Amino acid sequence: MAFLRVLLLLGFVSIGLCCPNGWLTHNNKCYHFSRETETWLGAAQMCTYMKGTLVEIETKDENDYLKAQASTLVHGDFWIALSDVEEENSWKWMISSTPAGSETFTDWNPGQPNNSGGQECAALHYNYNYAWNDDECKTNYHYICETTDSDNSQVIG
Ligand SMILES: [Ca+2]
Ligand SMILES: [Ca+2]
Ligand SMILES: [Ca+2]
Repeated sequence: MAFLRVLLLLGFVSIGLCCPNGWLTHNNKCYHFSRETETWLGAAQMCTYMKGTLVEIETKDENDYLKAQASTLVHGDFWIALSDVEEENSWKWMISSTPAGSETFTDWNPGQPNNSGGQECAALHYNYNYAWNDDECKTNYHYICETTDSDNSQVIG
């Protein structure tokens, strides 16, 4: 027992969250960065299928982590769960129905969202060093799912 306690103290044994295969751990959450691309709606459905949700970004810490991870993976945009499909320029996190604005963390690239040609879905944009951009929801992009569920998840995307 003493030996186990030493291992726990040294951090060799994790008794906390264990993310499913194919998911990364950060601050007691699990994240999956897709290899495949989907429309925004397809991405939301794939995350649900994998027993997670399309990612909602609440804090600068979470945003910084996602941007850093995305930059080490594929070079492309990643859908997040942010949309103004219900009301133009009224951005909302669609999983929790939380309005995204001055009260919440945002990381729009300067000049975005610009609704260019009618854009209702947000992504971490590769050409903006993964700051946020609004884009057409039908575009096929990578996506990030999150979950706190430590089991029963599977990766297919
Ligand atoms: Ca989150
Ligand atoms: Ca829009
Ligand atoms: Ca845009």
